[in-house]
Amino acid sequence: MAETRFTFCHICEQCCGLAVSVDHGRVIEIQPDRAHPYNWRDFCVKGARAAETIYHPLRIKTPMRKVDDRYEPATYEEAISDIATRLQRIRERYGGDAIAAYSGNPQSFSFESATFLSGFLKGLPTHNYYFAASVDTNALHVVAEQMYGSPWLALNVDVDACRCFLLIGTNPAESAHGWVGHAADGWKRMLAAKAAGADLIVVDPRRSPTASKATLHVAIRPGEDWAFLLGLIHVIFREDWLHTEDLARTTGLHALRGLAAGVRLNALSQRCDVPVSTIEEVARRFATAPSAHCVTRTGSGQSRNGTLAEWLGQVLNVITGRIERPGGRTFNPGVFDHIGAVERMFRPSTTPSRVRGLPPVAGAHSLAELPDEIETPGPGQIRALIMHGGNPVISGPDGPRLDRALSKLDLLVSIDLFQRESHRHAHWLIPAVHFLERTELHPLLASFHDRPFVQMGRAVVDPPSGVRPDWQFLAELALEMRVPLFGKPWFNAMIRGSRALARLTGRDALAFKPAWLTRLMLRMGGKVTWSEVAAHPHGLMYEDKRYGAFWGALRTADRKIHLCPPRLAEELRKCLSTPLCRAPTQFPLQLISRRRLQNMNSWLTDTTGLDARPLLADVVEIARADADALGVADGDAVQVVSRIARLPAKALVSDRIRPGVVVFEHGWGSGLFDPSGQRTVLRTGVNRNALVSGDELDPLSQVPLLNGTPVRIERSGKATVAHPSNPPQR
Ligand SMILES: Nc1nc2c(c(=O)[nH]1)N[C@H]1C(S)=C(S)[C@@H](COP(=O)(O)OP(=O)(O)OC[C@H]3O[C@@H](n4cnc5c(=O)[nH]c(N)nc54)[C@H](O)[C@@H]3O)O[C@H]1N2
Ligand SMILES: Nc1nc2c(c(=O)[nH]1)N[C@H]1C(S)=C(S)[C@@H](COP(=O)(O)OP(=O)(O)OC[C@H]3O[C@@H](n4cnc5c(=O)[nH]c(N)nc54)[C@H](O)[C@@H]3O)O[C@H]1N2
Ligand code: SF4
Ligand SMILES: [Mo]
Repeated sequence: MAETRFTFCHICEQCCGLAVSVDHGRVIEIQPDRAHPYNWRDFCVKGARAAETIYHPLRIKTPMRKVDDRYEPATYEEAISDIATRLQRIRERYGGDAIAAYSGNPQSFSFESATFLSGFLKGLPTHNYYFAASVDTNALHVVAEQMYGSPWLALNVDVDACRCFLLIGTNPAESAHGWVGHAADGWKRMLAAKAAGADLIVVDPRRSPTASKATLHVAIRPGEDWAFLLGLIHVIFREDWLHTEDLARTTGLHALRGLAAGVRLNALSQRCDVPVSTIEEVARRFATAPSAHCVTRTGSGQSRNGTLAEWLGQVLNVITGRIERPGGRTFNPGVFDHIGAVERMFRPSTTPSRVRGLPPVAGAHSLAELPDEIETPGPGQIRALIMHGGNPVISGPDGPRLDRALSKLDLLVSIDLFQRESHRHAHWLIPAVHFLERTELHPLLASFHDRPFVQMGRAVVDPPSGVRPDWQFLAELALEMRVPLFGKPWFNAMIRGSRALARLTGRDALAFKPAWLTRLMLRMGGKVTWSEVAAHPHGLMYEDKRYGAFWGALRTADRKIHLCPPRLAEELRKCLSTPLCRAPTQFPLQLISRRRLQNMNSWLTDTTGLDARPLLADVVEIARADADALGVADGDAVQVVSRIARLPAKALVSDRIRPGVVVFEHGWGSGLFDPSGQRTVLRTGVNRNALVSGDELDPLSQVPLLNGTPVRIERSGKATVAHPSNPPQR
């Protein structure tokens, strides 16, 4: 008899409540949990088909060791012993920094996995940690650190009471709300606010599904959002639409005013290609609305001056009094002092990178630097890498270059559900536990919600027989290598001691589990206990929503918002004094990307069976005017050419994008391998990120130009599919 079990979806940050029917230990159906007090209306096809990942025939269910060109199953004991021996040899000979790790986006959803990877790296120790934020939210981390004193001080959005939304480079209609600016059922609530009279201003070079619902769509030139935002700030100073009360909580107003007054609106208008009248109109609508907020996300953040856009977007909110007010941006302190915890437990590294000498952002180096760090000889060269739930050969810049670098490592260990493109050269494949097989309470996730809500993720089915959780593999590796977890030898002793006691008494509950840390954190937070959360399978609204927590959470020494941090101001001045570069004649078009409801970055593109997918995988959207000028018609085979690569694609002539811009989806072109070597590699479409160089970065956030990449389109005869093992021509 089927039984319904409740948990939430860990695929994207919406964390939709799930009602999972389970029969004889197998997932039969996944539905939204309609009794969920927080979020179930965003429930989508990715959540509905989550079990296809669990039961996929290519899922890795045992450690696999590379032997010549094949993989052979091995026990955990063999895997841990071999990996520990090899890592130890590297560590003794070259030092801890020769060992690196990359964590992908799904790691943000597992407190225990992320904690134990971090604990392992701290124990080595190594500063060579790489994270998906360097192709995502780094601009926010840089700005939050400079303005608010902590890279993790992120503000949520308060959608219901908002009367003017200004969305820059985000498409919540398809992406839902990411962890920054997160709101449960957010897009639907925004549409409801709009129906009640709210203004919805969307700034996007493409008429995205979000933009198509806008009261005003501003089709900006990619990469120039900073100029548009500076224009708004200029007008707000000029018209004196400032919110004086909140300005007392800031420093740097004078410097900011000087910067904003010194610009010419005409020049800014030319840069972003938005008429002066529109800039003035948006400034008026935003500044004079009874409530409002501005959100800047990946569209602007993954471009050349994404950090400046992020900064000016935050400034816009502050100077118009949108912080901690209904309809504005608010801080959720969560169930625990998560910012203090991150700072203490993960103590972010400040060691600059070896080759390019760049400082880490929020404790992690930029993915764009990884190939150089592996390939450049000398002390500190990376020789071993743990790839934890990530696929950077597809999701990061210049995949072919990273692929080549990964092939040169002495040891590559992947912890993942599958063997994908980034794990092609792995010496060991370690299985992962899917979120539907994990019971864990993520104490930090609660602070990303827009209301005081917390839920325990529940294992609704067991993992495949013998598969150990990611954290346990990492902890056992540390014990075997005598690497003190978190740099604390007593931590290892505590794990060993508790396990010995459990064995002796036959009581498994006495053996250490990461839940011990979570319980402790909840107790220190003093808002909810583990048992209270456990007693609410649909999740718990633990208090009423309040406004104002942000002011107490500020981490700057003077407890004020720094409106005009010197590093950001200096970069802005540099931009202002550089004339708008005309598009290079060889590469006159700007490439941007997009997401689709069915996919999650580069995963789910290949494991869940949606028939339309191959049709979408290698399509490049071209504005009609550009297509006409090139003589390209719908469906024509074309080549997309950048400074570093050339990729085949099919043209889709479109009236939705501004001329000069082309759109190519990311996430495709990743191989799905069968480690047993019995099946051929599944690979659909092309990896458009092969067009993006790892050399050209936003100087502040170190994010590569995933958006606004200079390209050209050539007509071609026959389209062929390129992949990293067959690098495209340079
Ligand atoms: N052009 C372009 N590129 C982009 C973006 C863009 O907008 N445009 N977006 C960027 C963004 S925002 C992000 S976050 C990055 C993502 O970059 P990554 O996180 O590196 O890439 P993903 O494609 O999300 O790969 C996730 C991997 O995690 C595995 N996985 C899934 N669940 C689990 C689990 O529970 N445990 C373990 N161990 N593994 C698991 C999957 O099988 C997959 O191999 O991509 C970035 N790349
Ligand atoms: N279905 C689905 N949902 C997802 C994901 C997914 O892969 N699939 N990924 C999740 C993750 S990891 C994240 S980080 C979030 C990201 O969530 P969002 O930040 O909302 O990401 P996108 O949906 O890619 O929207 C970015 C928009 O920016 C526009 N854009 C591109 N370049 C520029 C520019 O220079 N300026 C401006 N103003 N706009 C520009 C694009 O046209 C696009 O419409 O989504 C999450 N949700
Ligand atoms: S993937 Fe879909 S179902 Fe899962 S949390 Fe995101 S929006 Fe909800
Ligand atoms: Mo992301």
